Amino acid sequence: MKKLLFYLAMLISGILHANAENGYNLWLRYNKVSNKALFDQYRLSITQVVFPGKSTTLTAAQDELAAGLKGLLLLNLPPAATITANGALLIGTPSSSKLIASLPISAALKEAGPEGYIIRTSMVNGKSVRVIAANTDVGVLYGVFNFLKLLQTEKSIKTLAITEFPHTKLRLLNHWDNLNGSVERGYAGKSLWNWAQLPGTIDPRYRDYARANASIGINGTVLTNVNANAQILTKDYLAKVAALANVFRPYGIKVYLTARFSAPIEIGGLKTADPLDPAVKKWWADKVDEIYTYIPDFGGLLVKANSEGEPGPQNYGRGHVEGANMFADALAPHGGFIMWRAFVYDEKVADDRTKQAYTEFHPLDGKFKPNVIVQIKNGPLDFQPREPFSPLFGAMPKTPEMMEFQITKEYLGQATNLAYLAPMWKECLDSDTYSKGKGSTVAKIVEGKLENHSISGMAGVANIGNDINWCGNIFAQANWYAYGRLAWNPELTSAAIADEWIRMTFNNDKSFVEPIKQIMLTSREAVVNYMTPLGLHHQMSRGVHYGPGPWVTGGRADQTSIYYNRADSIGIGFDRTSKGSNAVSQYFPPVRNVFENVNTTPDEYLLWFHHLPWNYKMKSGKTLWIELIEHYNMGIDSVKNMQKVWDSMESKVDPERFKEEKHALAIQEDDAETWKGACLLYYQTFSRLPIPDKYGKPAHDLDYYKKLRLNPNR
Ligand code: GCW
Repeated sequence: MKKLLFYLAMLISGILHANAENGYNLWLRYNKVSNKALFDQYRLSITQVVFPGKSTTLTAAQDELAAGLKGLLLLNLPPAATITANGALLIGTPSSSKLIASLPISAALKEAGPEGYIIRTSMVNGKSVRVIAANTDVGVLYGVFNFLKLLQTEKSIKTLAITEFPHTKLRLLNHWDNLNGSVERGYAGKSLWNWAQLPGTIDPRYRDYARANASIGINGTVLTNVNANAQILTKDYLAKVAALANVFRPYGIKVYLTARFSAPIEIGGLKTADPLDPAVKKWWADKVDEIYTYIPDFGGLLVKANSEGEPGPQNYGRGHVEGANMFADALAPHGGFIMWRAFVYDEKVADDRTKQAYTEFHPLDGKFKPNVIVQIKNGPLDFQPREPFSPLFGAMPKTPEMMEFQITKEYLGQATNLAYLAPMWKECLDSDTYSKGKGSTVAKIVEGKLENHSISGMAGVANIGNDINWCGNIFAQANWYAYGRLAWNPELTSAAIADEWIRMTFNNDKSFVEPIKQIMLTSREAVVNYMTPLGLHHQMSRGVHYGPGPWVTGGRADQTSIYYNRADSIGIGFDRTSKGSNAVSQYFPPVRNVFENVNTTPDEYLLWFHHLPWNYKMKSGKTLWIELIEHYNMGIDSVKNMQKVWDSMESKVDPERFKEEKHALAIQEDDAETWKGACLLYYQTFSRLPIPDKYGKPAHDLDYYKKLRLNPNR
């Protein structure tokens, strides 16, 4: 008996363990629909699955549907040959299904385009049927994921009239993964790519990675760091890359690599990497041909050149055009793309680093080959909690311009601090560049709509590693999700994306969804407030970029904090007006005039564009100094509010994820207090103004904060 009880206990703990919410399943948990009435209704509405087709992509979609229906509705429906009952699901393309080909949906399919899909309720053979149809197999896969999402988020499926298509062509993740398994700016463990075991051992996780990406429409992945290692282009590695490409292919995901500019020297034995040297050109053309023998649908190459010490054409007295076009020629016969990054900064420290991308690239418009895409970070500096949009957007009308967002929160509290990034990305995408008059938004430029480019895209620097929960923190998963959704459709709202994600990742309980959505939507502003309010930027500690370091000086000037805050006895902020660095001139009017004039510059960007006296009178009537203090406090208060809301959700979340986030929020509160103390006390050495008692004194003195090294993993 005792033994029996023992085994029973083992069994129960095993089951509990198997169901432990460790975050591995992301937003694809497919837990049973908890609303009883809806569960019954869904089951009555789905009685048959008619889903012919044998391609690897259709098989992936069939498997996903089966897993989803089994989890969500406890349904195990054997594949049906044809529709015999009301409630059939009819799925496929006109070429995979005769029934679909016979439906009057060609106009709708035309609208859906090559990767889109439609979901309809209609009558087929006298039965009421739900149709998921697309022009291509991958469109079907996307449609299946969306159909499952309707169930996951407990939407009505009674009458469906959905047409969906991606607004950008290349929707890519950029992994900054090194071949030794480390991840640059990665906060979620080691690289997913196990180069030592590939190509022989295929971690099942690669497939789950592909599923997660396909579920949000991501269709490509750059496997390697932009600080590139030429070894990835050698035969041994190409075989490994091909093995990954084989896993990803059914999910519509193409593989891309980063190219180290000096590879012809390092692995090719050439004396130079001069892009105009015929031997170099031939070397790259041959190399690209070779890549395509391993990976016939290889997407292309991404290059970081002449930036932060990476080699590039300028080492040979050539420019970005010569460099990029050399790759373009090699890739063009295969239909591949070359993504050339505009994140450049010179060997020599410029008067204003934020001007550099524009200064170097704007004159090059019209000189790139058609398969070159210039990849531009959202802001002119470097993934700060808040930056104005990069003035390069819209400034190269003849060149496809691709967005680069950073999902991994290098400067926003990394994997510890809760910061939902959709509002930050939307702020950029919705910005009006006025490049072709009013309405020339960044979104329209990256969608290729403004200039009718046939190629368009977005890249997101991934926050994914081999941690069991992929991203180091549950809420960091929301940023992977939101990135994919916005790359698919930049017009979606941050709230709508958060709503979907919360329901799929946690539950559909309104009393959970709404408050959690609220804290997510305010979380990025909280980070801005306690790190770099009112347009301050780059005040993070040196190198790690975690925790405050407003005093950082020495070394390369434009990597220090004092270069950016310019705090002195008069005031604080970087003068980028015509009287200062004149970075404002890089924007089209009227944007440039708005930023030139301190009275029209939005408070959010005030100290980005202006150096202002400590006693400067703000729109609120208060002084700049007092508003600074208030912003740090607002940031701290927001974090305390997040804690309060989260604590009140204990009964609605599983204990694993509840505890994990509670711990993270406690660290975040501590971080926020530290930011306030460190920054205000440091700036106070210049302002010589008091922090009035009512605002709360920092807990320690400046010396303490200067010595402190915040550890994100505490
Ligand atoms: O944000 C900075 C990072 C570097 C990164 C660089 C870049 C890959 O601190 O780690 O290098 O940007 O985007 O190239």
